[in-house]
Amino acid sequence: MKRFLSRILPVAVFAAFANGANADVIVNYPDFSDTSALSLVGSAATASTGDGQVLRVTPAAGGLAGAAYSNAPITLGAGNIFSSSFQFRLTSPGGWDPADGFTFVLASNTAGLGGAGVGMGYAGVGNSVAIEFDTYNNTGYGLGADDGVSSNHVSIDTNGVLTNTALANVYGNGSCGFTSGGYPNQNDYTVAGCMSNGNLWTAVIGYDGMQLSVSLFDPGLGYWFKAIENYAIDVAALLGTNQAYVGFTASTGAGWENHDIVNWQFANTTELVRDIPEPSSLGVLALCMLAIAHFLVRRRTPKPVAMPR
Ligand SMILES: [Ca+2]
Ligand SMILES: [Ca+2]
Repeated sequence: MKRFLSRILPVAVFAAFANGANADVIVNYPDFSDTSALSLVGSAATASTGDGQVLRVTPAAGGLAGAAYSNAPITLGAGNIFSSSFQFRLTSPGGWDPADGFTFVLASNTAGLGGAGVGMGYAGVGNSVAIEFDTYNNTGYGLGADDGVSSNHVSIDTNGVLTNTALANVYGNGSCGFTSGGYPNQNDYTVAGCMSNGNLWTAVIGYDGMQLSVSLFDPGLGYWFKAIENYAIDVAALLGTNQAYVGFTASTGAGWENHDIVNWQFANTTELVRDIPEPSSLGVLALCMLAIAHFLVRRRTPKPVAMPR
């Protein structure tokens, strides 16, 4: 059975995550061994990890901000549509708590390095739209951010302001950190569903020209979480153009972690938005795989040989 699963699992994972790079995929980084088409700003750099050469938007050290944008503006598709898919892994948290998180950003210029700490390298970047993956709760800090008393959320920010629009606690868990850290009663950050848990997460973003959707996958849980579904937003109007420098920002403050983007695709169509399976259909798939595995094990188990008396 082990051999069977080792054969079929990569196929299943490939079908679930990989996308053939065709003409619509205009940004394609299987890894970040060549970043010559990116502008790396502030603390952003590449790093060699177990995942290969990754984009480390900030390293795990305090008080930093970094950003990586496409060198050239990307023209959004007909009707301003786009989609993007990437994997991230947040590691080596330290200091006050795992912090501060990162954003996926579309901006009208490429020099946009925003503030450190609460700002996630995005605060202050004008004419822009960002999806934030926020791992630290700044509610009540008086820094212009209302994080919804959550240290594990996804939301939309616009024009460099941390509006936390359409905020969703990831997998319903808005409390992740060091159990003895800044918020002593938080859930431990290593549990499944906490973005800082060190797992290789997948994020998929889709925009049909009118509505934005974001889904996340933590392999520690094994099913998709729809963080934002069909949120009405006019991306081109916010940018002031249908061309955008696209990329990532991140920051650290009194707490830190490595903010690593492991791979990344961006398309000027919605093709990277796959039909995210519902938990129920995932359950059916799992049952089918178990049934097949059970059948193969039975087939391969030798029948007992009758011993001569
Ligand atoms: Ca925050
Ligand atoms: Ca936030």
